[in-house]
Amino acid sequence: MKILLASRNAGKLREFSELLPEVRFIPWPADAPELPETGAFFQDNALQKAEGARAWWLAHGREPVDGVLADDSGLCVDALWGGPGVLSASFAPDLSTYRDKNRRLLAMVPDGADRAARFVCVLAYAPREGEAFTVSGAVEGSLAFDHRGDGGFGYDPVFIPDGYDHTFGELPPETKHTLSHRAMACAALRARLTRLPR
Ligand code: ITT
Repeated sequence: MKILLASRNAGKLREFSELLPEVRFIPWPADAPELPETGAFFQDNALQKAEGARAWWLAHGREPVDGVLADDSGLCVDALWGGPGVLSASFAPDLSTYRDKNRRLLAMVPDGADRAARFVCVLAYAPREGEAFTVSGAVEGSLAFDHRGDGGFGYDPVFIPDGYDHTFGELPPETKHTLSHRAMACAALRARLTRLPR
């Protein structure tokens, strides 16, 4: 299967290629437009990106694809009323590295507060023709006290999944792929894709 990935996030592209090795992913081209994500919910944004990318690809795409996949995801921290959540990508825009963004995020959580957090991922798949659908996944965990480990991307170094003592930044990708929000969503996507008419 050939799927256009409507994302500029290199960490996501790497993870999708590892989680769905049977799919050939075409990355969103560098000269393609920025995909708007103006919704209030992960699901709205995932659908907006998948449908926007499909429309652009139909007019400008260089090769046919079976469908278009978009991912809207983020880290939801209970002590921050679920933030940064759907705004995870735009959190702390004045800071350029995730080491600094993570440090600011940790500093926003008051001492003694509940550190429960979860990663959420909503995937929208728009087939070449027909209606798009979404699937989702989540992983429960807690916020670390420091930025730990350099693996993964984004907020991985400050998130400890339940049942582990290490952050996603410290755990090997193979472990992240057995329990992550994106892994759960990919399993649901694979099940849906196998039921689609060819
Ligand atoms: P695209 O919209 O181009 O896909 P993006 O980075 O803007 O890329 P989102 O709007 O979905 O993607 O923002 C999600 C942010 O949440 C992302 O930039 C990371 O900071 C964070 N995030 C999502 N999944 C993550 C993961 O598995 N590990 C660490 N951080 C993650």
